Amino acid sequence: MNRISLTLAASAALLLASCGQGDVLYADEAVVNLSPVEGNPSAGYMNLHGGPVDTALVGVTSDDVLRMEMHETTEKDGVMSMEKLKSIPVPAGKTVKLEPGGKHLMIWGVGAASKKRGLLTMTLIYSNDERIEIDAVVRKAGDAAPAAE
Ligand SMILES: [Cu+2]
Repeated sequence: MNRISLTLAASAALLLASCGQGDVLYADEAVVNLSPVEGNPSAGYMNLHGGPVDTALVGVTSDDVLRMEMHETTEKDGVMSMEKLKSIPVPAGKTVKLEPGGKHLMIWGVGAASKKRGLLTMTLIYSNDERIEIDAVVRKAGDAAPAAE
């Protein structure tokens, strides 16, 4: 029995070790570009890295904002507009970028505490019930090239 459980433990360890970084569900390079106009929504961007199975980002929350939505900017006949997304598919092992001119977060009412700290803690909610907490770097207008929203 001992020998069997040892063997099992060893193969479990091997299995874990063989899981590359490519199939861990995570997100990085999260930023929030504060709107230069007080009261206007700010924009959030990040890279969503797919895990071992296909999933989808179905919501993003934060204790220190009024409201947050997932949007996609589209261009039709030279006119930019954006629509609200219910979910953002995150295929296994793939990276999905939230970036200016594409999918992004629209954030209303970023709290003073997060602005002061320079970080906004948010929780990513996935369709497979996984939740990931991430700190997005809060950038004031002028800190970086303003995103074309
Ligand atoms: Cu938007």
